[in-house]
Amino acid sequence: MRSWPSPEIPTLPVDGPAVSIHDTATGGRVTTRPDGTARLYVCGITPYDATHMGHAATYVAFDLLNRAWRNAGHDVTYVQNVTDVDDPLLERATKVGVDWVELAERETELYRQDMAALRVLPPAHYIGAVESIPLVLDLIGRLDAAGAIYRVETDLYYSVNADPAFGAVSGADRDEMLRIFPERGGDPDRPGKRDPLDCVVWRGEREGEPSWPSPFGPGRPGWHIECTAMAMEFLGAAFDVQGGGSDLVFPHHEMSAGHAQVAAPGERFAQAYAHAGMVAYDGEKMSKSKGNLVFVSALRNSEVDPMAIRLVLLRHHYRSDWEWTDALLWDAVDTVATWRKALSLGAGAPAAPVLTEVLAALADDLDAPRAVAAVEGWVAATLGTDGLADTSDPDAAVTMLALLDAALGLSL
Ligand code: 5CA
Ligand code: ZN
Repeated sequence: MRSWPSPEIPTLPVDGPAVSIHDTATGGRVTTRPDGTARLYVCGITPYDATHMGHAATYVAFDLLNRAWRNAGHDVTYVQNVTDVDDPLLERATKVGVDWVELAERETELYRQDMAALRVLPPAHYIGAVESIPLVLDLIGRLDAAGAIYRVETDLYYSVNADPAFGAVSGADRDEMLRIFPERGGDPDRPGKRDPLDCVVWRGEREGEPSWPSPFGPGRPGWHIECTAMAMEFLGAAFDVQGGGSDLVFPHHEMSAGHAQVAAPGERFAQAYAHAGMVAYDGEKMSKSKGNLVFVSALRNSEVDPMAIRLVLLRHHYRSDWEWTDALLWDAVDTVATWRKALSLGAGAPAAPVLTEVLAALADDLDAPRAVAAVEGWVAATLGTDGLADTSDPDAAVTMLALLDAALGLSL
């Protein structure tokens, strides 16, 4: 699938430190040590509605990781999927009377434009579930050979007990798993299943649903296996980071890791599992199913500067849950104007220490609020809002503009 155009990224005069990130599986910090090229998989959208601030926050979080690695001197291979065939997409298409392919294409295109506007670096491989069907079928074949697949009517299920490490990604106990599973696409009560937590990997053809031929009969891919198949194909074993929002920890990332570990025993799926917090609006998690949404495209259409949207996101640590408000946006609009004023002066407070601090903050579990605070300090010193204006660094603005762009994705 077509990705979106990459913005130019300035090269910084110094390399940033090694990047450490919180790993959900261990509950601790992992200092990533990419083997030259860092390998990142981030779960993409299910394109049945426009990109909301929750999505944007998650993709900006992993964009910071991508940038931190690049600024530490690594190349990055970034892979992202599009769940362009799945129950919620088909249901929405039926409800609004649009062809599901058309709906998916339209919303995916809007997402590309939103990501480009927010200066999120594009994945090198942007792949739809539909185009990955051959990879999915190949992986099901490998899981079947390992004894991990069984049939219930025309559907194929993956047996969670095939993976001795099942549960290691989420750390969830069985009660918790049983509680969450049905809320996130699972069908614990289906008669004929060996374990209520087993998940569908191939859904047999249904009347009125799209399907593709396969050695297991016509059908379509299950959700979790789509991401496993793509990550294994485009990144290989033990890639550096698997990312997504915290609503994907269980069952999605647990199942993906399980599939991979059963298909290729002895090899971990990812070295770290990183999760962004949930963005709420009107007191509840922003979600397409609840409809309490603030869309990136709607704000863009009302001439809101995408850099102000991005700044709102950067002001929250990616792991925290927080609530979007209009006041946050208007404050960020003012802040961007103040920053632009300071940057327009050319000379300013010394930029070198800010460069060091911002790169250190981002390498320290993507601490964007700390990075933003360092920039605020520079702006205040440059404009003299906290005393005398400091113009001792004649090239401050040049350095700061490059830093804001390369590290934080803010082009001002
Ligand atoms: N297609 C699957 C992943 S393979 C999916 O979850 N799609 S999605 O469109 O529902 O979500 C896309 C990404 O946005 C996921 O990483 C999800 O965790 C994240 N996300 C969804 N809602 C929120 C929210 N309110 N706050 C933060 N991130 C969110
Ligand atoms: Zn996924």
